[in-house]
Amino acid sequence: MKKNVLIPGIMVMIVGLFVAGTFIVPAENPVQKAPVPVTVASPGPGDDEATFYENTNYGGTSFTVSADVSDMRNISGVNWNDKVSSIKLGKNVCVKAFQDINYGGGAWWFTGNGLCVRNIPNLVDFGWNDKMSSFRITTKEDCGGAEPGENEVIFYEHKNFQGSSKIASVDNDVPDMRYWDGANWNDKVSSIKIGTNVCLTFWIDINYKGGKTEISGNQDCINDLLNLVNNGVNDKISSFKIRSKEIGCAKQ
Ligand SMILES: [Ca+2]
Ligand SMILES: [Ca+2]
Ligand SMILES: [Ca+2]
Ligand SMILES: [Ca+2]
Repeated sequence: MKKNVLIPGIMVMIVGLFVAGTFIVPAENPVQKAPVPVTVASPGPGDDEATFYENTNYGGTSFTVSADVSDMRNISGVNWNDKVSSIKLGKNVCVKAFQDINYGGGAWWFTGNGLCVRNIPNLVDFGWNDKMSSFRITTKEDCGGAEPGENEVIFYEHKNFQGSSKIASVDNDVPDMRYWDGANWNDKVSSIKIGTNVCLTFWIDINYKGGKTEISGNQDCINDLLNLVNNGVNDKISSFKIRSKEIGCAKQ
């Protein structure tokens, strides 16, 4: 019985390979001009690479690279100037994006998280949609920026992990963020990084009242909430609890 099932399967594979093979005949001697090693239509970046996408949410065409590009008008013959709309960052890299060619104009850093691929689905959020004209790829260490430990959460004043920040750990309950270790963080948080092992529960009113949201870290990765506008809670969080995922999210 099994043989009868297997043989047609293998035949399908062979035919499939043959058909696929007809599409990977190399182009005849293209003139290789660009020195930049580029992988076109890659599934995503390795640890020391970044992948750039034409559209938001990783749509359209893409390229993957591990080296600086001083002029995006020609990346292996393709004009990528002012086109990038989303990025995936390998865990070890920092991308320094520049508005003009030759590393000119305004700049912005996008930093890997040290654990896994960091996704930047929408450069509109950063005011960087269709603006990049050159970039440098350096190491995460070079750019700095804190990441939460497995039992930690980092809150940020502004979206995209900008402005002031504050770290909280498992079992760190803050019923009234107007008075959090002497600082007023009420209705200020705009982005959050959540460590792998925690469940963060927050409320939009003090004393764990009002609308409640539970968000857990990912198994192997930091959970990035880049812009709480997208979660409907920007500048609204007023109290929170953090629990280890093994214990489970905090009850009311
Ligand atoms: Ca675009
Ligand atoms: Ca530009
Ligand atoms: Ca804010
Ligand atoms: Ca509030």
